[in-house]
Amino acid sequence: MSEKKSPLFILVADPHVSDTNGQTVFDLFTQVKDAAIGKMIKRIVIAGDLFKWRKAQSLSALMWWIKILKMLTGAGLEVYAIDGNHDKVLADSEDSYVAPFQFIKGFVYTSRYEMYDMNGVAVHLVSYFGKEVYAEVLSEAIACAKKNKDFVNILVSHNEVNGAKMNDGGILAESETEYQAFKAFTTVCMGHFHNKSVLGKRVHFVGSMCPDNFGEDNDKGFTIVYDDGSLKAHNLEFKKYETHKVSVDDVSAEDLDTFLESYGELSDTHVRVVFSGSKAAVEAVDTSRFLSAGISVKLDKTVEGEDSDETSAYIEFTDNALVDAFGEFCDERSIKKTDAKLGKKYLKQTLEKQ
Ligand SMILES: [Mn+2]
Repeated sequence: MSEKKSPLFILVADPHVSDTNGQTVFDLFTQVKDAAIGKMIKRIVIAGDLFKWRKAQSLSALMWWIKILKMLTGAGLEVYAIDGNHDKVLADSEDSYVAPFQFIKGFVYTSRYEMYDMNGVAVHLVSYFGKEVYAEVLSEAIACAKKNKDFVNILVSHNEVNGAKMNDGGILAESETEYQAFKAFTTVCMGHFHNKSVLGKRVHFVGSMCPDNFGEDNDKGFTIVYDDGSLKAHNLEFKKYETHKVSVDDVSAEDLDTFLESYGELSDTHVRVVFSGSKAAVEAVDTSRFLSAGISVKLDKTVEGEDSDETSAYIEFTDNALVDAFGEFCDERSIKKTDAKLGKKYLKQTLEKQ
């Protein structure tokens, strides 16, 4: 290997194409294509979750992937992809929504495990599976990396790892996959969790291409992976999510007018305002003015002697938010655990059918 490091490929993760965001994801990949051409990088690797809905794909989601892959391969780029958990109906099966696209020239799809020699670097692609099968497939990659131990070994995969930071900011402690499993690799690049994080010196959750809700940060884009195993993150242009906290006991009506003037109808940002303060003051806020200006509203009411009670006048109902809200509803009404679980199951099935 030469002394100066060279870029091997551009890595992206979790594009989650649905029936509503095809154009947005296409625009993100157009930026990735321009970056690849500008930096003379020939390969793009997608670290799983190409799709959002596990139950079924809309015609529009399928057609957008044809447009995206044709746009990238038509520009002379090779595109590699693995499956994420959202690309499959059954976690342990190799059946995947991505499989039919493998017949597009220039698109290289790995349903299980493959090692690709990229400029003398061993790049191991391992798709998502449930715990036991994943451990089995990963052990094939580990055996191959151990045989190649004089070379740089890069693993690209999609799964959870103990100690990783989850989408809600919590630290995962229940995964079967331990950090130690990855010691055979120089660098590990993981999709799955949408905010970036690093575990030890080796395992990188590279983060998704753009945020999907107010719970995710805006530090998102693509990662250049170099032939020495080092990484460099770059941000993409997208509509950002911003949350503003307003303490209603301290602001005047004029302040709120000014806020509305500056944030209402912002086309490049999703804006949410959290009104906090005493119950009476928060309830007196005319939220309809904000909602009609396209601003999401959350109310954080403090009742003396009680913890703050955060309720939502309007929240973006993504599938996760709905399931969470249902969970809170069951807790509040002390609904039996088994009944709540059954309800959650039906709710999830209904959401996946959308
Ligand atoms: Mn995932």
